[in-house]
Amino acid sequence: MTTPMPAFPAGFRWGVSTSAYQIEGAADADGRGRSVWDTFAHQPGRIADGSTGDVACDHYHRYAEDVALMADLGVSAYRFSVAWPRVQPAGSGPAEPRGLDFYDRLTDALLARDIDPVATLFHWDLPQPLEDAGGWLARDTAHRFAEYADLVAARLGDRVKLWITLNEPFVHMSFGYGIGSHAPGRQLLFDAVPVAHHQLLGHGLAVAALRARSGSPVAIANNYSPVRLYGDTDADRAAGAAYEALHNRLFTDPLLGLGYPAGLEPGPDVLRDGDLATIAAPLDVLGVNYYNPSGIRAPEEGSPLPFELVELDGYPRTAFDWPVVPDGLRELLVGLRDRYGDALPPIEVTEGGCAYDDTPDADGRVADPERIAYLDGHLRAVRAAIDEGVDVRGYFVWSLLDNWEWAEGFTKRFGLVHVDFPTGTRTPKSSYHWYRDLIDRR
Ligand code: PNW
Repeated sequence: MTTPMPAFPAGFRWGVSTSAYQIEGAADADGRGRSVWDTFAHQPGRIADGSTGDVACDHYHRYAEDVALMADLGVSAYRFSVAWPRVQPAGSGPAEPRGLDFYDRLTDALLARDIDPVATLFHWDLPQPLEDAGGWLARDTAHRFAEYADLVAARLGDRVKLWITLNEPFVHMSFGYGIGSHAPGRQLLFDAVPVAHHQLLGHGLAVAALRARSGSPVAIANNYSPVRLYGDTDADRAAGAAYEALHNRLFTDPLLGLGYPAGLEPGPDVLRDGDLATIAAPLDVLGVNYYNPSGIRAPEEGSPLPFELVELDGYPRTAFDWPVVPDGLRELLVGLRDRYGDALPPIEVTEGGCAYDDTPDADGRVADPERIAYLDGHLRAVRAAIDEGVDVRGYFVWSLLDNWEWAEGFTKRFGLVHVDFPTGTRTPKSSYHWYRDLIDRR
């Protein structure tokens, strides 16, 4: 932070991100249906503090205040997600107009303040009736997703500036269906791999639906975690390669035309003729979510997984205990370019951020110098990747607001703006003022 932040290319997008279930609340408003996260959060023992997203930040009712906070911050884009159960309460059939009305109001409020609306269609809140019919293990869910995408694009396609089909399909597959720490709470380990294929197929079908309704660019937001190898035996290297294939390539290789990584191909009953072409529909932007690298070594004998995750040592840690490794972002961006070359579309970093135990002081101010250091370091890493020739067009801080952090409930605060739960009072943190100054000087 001693040297000034280097310049970014003209038109670089400065954004903030959120997702529907984490901020909206209003679980029963305007005909909204239930999602897998409503079900999961209401089961005892699933969420660290026993909380749910029923109210969350009450953004559904306070969106105008939140848009005003963004306008004051000076961001050029806001990445939000559309709650599928608001648009199709049963997961199929005609749209619930009151659900779409909300995103219509939000979109117009953003445009009125010169903020680009960036809409994610699926940030993990699958309508419960679709889960009851097999969820993402069922091929049919991919077709339902494309129909839902069509309904959203029919309403917002003239105003959304960038579409993101899926958020982090890897985390949804592995946490939701592999180990069960997220909704829908299934523990299938590698039998969850059809979830990857059906999400990717849904993505590809949705790309076609969006293009038919909207001239705006289309992206997907994947999360990536560069591998840091612990140990240098052949077994350690094999473990690193297995983790790399699963976390970093399973979704990106088929999207960019390389097909599935060896050993992770869906079975012949799942992968049908034509699917790979649907999945590899050209993307305008690759969304990259980055939080930290992964330490990997060979697993103990008898482990159900082909790798073991090791805590990275020697780095500062966030309240989530995640290591802070800004150079991992540069390494990741350069690595994507080196692996995919001309097949790689321009990148936007669609999420990056950190949780700390931010509490207001006696004067009501919230000082979060660690978050400022985190963002400063990661933006410099983006700049370094651009210097190495990677085409990066934007950075979205996760998150605008402290919010409901999935299985962690309200115990992890990622916001530039502090939220007092449950009063909902918003207080910009010192990182908010830092980000505003940074954007203002561009
Ligand atoms: C992302 N991991 O999730 C999500 O897109 C956000 O909704 C979430 O609030 C944010 O990151 C912070 O957690 C992730 O363990 C969850 O590697 C877990 C991991 C990465 C991202």
